[in-house]
Amino acid sequence: MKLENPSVHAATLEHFWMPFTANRQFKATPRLLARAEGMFYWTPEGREVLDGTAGLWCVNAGHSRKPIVEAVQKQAATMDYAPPFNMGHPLAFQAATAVARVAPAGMERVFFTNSGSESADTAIKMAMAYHRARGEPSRRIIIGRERGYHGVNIGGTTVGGIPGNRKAFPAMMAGVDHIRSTHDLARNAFSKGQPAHGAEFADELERLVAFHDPSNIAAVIVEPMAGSAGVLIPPKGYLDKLAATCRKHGILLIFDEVITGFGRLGTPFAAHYFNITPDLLTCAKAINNAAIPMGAVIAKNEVYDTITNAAPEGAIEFLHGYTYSAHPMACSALLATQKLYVDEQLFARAQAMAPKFEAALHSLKDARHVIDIRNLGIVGGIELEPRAGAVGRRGLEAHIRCFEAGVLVRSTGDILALSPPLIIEDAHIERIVETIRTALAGLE
Ligand code: PXG
Repeated sequence: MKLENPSVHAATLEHFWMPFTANRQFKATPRLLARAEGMFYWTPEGREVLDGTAGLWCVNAGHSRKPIVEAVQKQAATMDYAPPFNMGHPLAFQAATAVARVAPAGMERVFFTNSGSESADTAIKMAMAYHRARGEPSRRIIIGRERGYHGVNIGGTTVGGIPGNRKAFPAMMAGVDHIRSTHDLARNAFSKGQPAHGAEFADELERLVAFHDPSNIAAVIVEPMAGSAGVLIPPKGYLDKLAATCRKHGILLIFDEVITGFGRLGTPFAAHYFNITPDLLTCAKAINNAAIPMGAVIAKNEVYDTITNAAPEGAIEFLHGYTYSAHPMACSALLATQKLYVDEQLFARAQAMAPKFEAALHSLKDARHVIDIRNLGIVGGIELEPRAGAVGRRGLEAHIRCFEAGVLVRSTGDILALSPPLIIEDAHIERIVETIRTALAGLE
């Protein structure tokens, strides 16, 4: 396929090695998006596609929002870039202040990265640095969870728990263990909100802590609600148990809120929703509505103080950072985004829409191939029965059918994931659900 492009004549699809994509399948039948506004994308041919996924869980305020566009344009013309090491620029401090303002109480120190993957690896290093600063350098083991996703860098891949993502890259980081996933279709299928069964899955952490000894364990990292592995909602009481075990043994709790951060559950963070304050919290994506790559680790003040105060006067305390940490354009998008969240009360809006979203989603219970439906806030998961001998095919085909019918849904294996922008209206919910129903009805 040839792509029209005024500056590079005859551009083709073959040069771009696409991330997390079936490259050969895609290049044979490409699905391209060329324009976006509000709840919608448009293909290069001008066909409208309703965005049921907020891009990739990130465009929470809807697409190409004017205040964000204007802020980035203005910043690009004012100062394109400034070095963040031993130098500063005002927007970086304003951006950190804006994030600290919506963060859980006592978590007011913000380290900027450029992605969720970088945030995960940064948090892991912070946990190790914290224990070293406290005089317990033996605490190095990081415990993740099966079916967890913490991005694709070395730390995040190793503590992550998606077998396919780890298979070719086993044990890249030393000292990692995993607790089991909370997925339990037999007891919890078609739960609305948090499932009733499975708080006891957190007991496994006690077993691993005893096995490794607390003196060797730095942190536990989990998504409070697992997104990428197929929308796994934590059972009632489960996260409280995990947090209590961490606290009891002096282990840091890291919440990966790359997906749940900034309103997805109707609260600023999942930490607020579940009323649990972790020690470190990773985020990205909706931090600036995905307008420019950006992520952050939000640390408890005590973690920052411990690491900072352990270093000699005048020395760099945490030897870590990125060329693009607190990039001026990313910060400008952040400030405009956070203002938009407040001006339009988008987190409260998500909370108000959540019951309608839940009811509409669960109306698919009798749709063809559906074996489970899960939801929390403005997140939905629809699990399909895998086709015999072809796990994941039915999910991908459903995604393609929906796209052809004008709705973007995400498929991970045979699970369809929904995470629309928080500006969603009733008619959009209706259209997403009916498009999925029709797509599944016609699918083998
Ligand atoms: N942690 C979590 C919990 C994530 O969901 C990352 C870290 C990594 O973020 P970056 O910015 O490095 O991609 C993520 C990313 C999906 C999907 O379809 C989810 C993500 C990325 C791509 C696809 O569920 N989440």
